[in-house]
Amino acid sequence: MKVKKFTADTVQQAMEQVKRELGVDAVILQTRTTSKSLFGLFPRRAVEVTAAADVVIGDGGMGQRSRDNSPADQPAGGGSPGPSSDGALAVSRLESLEQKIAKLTSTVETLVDQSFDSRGVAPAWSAVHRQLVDSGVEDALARDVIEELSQLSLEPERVVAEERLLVDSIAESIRAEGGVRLPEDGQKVVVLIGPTGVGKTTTLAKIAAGFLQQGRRVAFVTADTYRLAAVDQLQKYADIMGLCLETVYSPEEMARAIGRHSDKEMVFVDTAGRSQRDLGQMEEVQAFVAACQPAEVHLLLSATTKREDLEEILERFSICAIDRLILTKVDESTCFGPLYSVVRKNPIPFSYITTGQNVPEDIEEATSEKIAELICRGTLEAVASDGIASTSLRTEPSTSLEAGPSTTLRAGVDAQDA
Ligand SMILES: Nc1nc2c(ncn2[C@@H]2O[C@H](COP(=O)(O)OP(=O)(O)OP(=O)(O)O)[C@@H](O)[C@H]2O)c(=O)[nH]1
Ligand SMILES: [Mg+2]
Repeated sequence: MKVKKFTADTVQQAMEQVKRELGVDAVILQTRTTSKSLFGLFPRRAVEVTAAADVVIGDGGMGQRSRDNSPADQPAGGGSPGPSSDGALAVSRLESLEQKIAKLTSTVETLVDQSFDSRGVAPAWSAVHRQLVDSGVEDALARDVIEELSQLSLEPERVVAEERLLVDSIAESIRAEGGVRLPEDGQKVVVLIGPTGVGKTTTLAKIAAGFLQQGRRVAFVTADTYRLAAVDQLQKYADIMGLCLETVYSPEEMARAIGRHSDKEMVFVDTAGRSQRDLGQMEEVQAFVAACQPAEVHLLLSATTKREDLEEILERFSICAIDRLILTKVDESTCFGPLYSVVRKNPIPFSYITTGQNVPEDIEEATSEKIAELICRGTLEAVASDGIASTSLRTEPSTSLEAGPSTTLRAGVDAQDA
């Protein structure tokens, strides 16, 4: 490569010089106006064109691809440094430029990748961000969590090494108030609501079993008369546990049915699974719930439900003034991030999580740490199980269940076959 400057009065004249000396393939690197003067006197405007042309290797250092090679290429006085050293210098500069451009390109590509991967998350936090996003936490929420961690002056490396820090931070924003408690005096009515098949009847039986094992006076009421087998399902649990089951067909009957059990400490009300998308059905559920005058309304959410649906379920069932959330089917999922998005926006406390079909074992009182653990790790394995039903069943003397054919039932399967 040969690089040379040409000065002339006009661009056209300068270009002619370029063509003459470097050939038609010459490349113009720069054009600028300058001033020409004789011994520093009478300066006048001139044009300076810097052009380059390829050197043909092996032509003795003289050649460039230009057809009109000219002696003007030679520096005044001849000898060294000649055009070949000019060319070598230019080539080495170009090579160095190429290397710099390649390096810059790769840096820009990395930055672009990071910004797409983590959308502005500082690279040091990207491992934590990815963990959250992989668990199904929304990108914006994952960034909020990171922001909160940084505000606690926690180093990202420490958070990666000690996952407990992330769990604790998430637990801060999750509410859990444990399970149903006995009333201090009188009667407590607890109603379970939720979409179809989420585990209402099974969970009701699990919770009631815990109270029975403590020798408490319990009754069941069901308002689920829509599904043929629904009453049978709860009736079988009631039979095994030696409990009374009241079936009500309208909200008007509800108060009377509950009134018939004023001697019971706990009345558990099962409702029909209804679609949150049907406003008429939501109003119906609301009418039944209102007629119970319940102390607590627990909404059941399945861990297998996607975020948009969870949001909609929570919003639509809120027509009933929800006191607690029960997270069901935890055993069927490993991705709890969507739940986090929902409960951050609706901080209703959790009461239980259910972990399988076995009645009464597969239920635990919820804690913020357990829910946070699920969100971060996708599993409860690391958490010591302190399931209320299983604990109370194993430690308290069994009452009605001892007389039943089996202390463990699989909801909807064994119960219906019992
Ligand atoms: N894997 C798993 N299955 C569960 C759990 N809880 C309930 N189930 C199962 O889910 C199915 C539906 O349970 P139900 O208790 O009948 O649900 P529901 O909400 O009362 O249903 P509808 O009354 O029809 O709305 C049954 O097969 C249960 O055994 C759980 O925690 N884990
Ligand atoms: Mg049911």
